[in-house]
Amino acid sequence: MRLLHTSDWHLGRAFHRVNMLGAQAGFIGHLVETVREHAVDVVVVSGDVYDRAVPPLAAVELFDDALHRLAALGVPTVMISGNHDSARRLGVGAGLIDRAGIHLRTDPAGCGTPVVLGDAHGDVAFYGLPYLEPALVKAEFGVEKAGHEAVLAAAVDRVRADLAARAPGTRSVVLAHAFVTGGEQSDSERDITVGGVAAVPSGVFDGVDYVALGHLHGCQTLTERVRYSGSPLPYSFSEHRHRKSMWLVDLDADGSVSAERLDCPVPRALARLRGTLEDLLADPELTPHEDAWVEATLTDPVRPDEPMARLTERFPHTLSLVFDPERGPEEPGVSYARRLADRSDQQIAEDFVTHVRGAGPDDREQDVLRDAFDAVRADDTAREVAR
Ligand SMILES: [Mn+2]
Repeated sequence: MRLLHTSDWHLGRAFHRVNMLGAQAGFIGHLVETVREHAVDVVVVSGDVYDRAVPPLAAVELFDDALHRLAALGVPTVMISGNHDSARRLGVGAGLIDRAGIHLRTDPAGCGTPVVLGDAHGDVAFYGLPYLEPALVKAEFGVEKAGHEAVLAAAVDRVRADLAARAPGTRSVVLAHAFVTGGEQSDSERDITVGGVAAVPSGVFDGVDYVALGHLHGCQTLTERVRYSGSPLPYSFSEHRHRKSMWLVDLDADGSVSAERLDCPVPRALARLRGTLEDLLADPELTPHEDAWVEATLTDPVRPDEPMARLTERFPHTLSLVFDPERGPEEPGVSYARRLADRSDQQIAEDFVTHVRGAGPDDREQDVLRDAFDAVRADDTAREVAR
């Protein structure tokens, strides 16, 4: 049986100020094309379909379009909710769309009830484990201490119990949305830490033939049988080295697994550039990045004038500007209170300007600060008098 494993679509999410709906629609088209081209038997989507509990209308419409196109292919799809989805909202109508071959699993109580799909070699049981928020599901699973490992282990126990009651040779696939130990994080996953522990060892899935994970946004292999597909699109600059992909997984008659990584279309490259503004504007080696979405870290000791306007002349898709001035080492070990002692408000404000910009205020700016402090003091005095 041939599976296509994807996750973390985050429909409706923007990348900085760029609306990603067009790129997301492009991915859905690519997904449908891939299913056809590679003769996929089952599509698995491991959570975070949407970016938030109440997604924008355009994202809901895109999801609806995706469901119609997947159903029209006649290829079954198994899907779970992730930590960004509202399980209850996403799950509305799940019983009905089941009949169209879209098997949406959002209810923790259904963890031990698989979608059973067959091929020439027999049955494959697909267990959709929606994202399990420990505090909300600990009663369902009868665990005393609410932690990710405890609830996920209890859910997979139900999977193994159900599997044990099926015909020998029944193969198994689990969809889960979790942070599994050994996975590498990026900046665009929402933290799910509970009591200081977010990660679950991959051993909780022992006995399952293939585990299609969602949550982490980089495509990665934890073991031959336990993989993350990652998101199809980047949602933070920390993903600038990711090659976004899906897994094409062949599940053989004996449950052995072989997986091929299929790359997703790249709407626009990402680049993280660092240097002084003049360097970034002049360096010929940066020419390949001129069309990229750029995050620029400026190291100028003095913050330059209108850096964004000047950067976008060369890099029109600059989305993020960070200042990290290179300066000499600052006085170590002096407390904040000590640094402020014996200084006037005016001096402290001027020091602040120097600190954030690299150069102190000029005469005109000093006047602005002085006027501001005078105005505040006049106000305070007026209030004292009125009391
Ligand atoms: Mn996600």
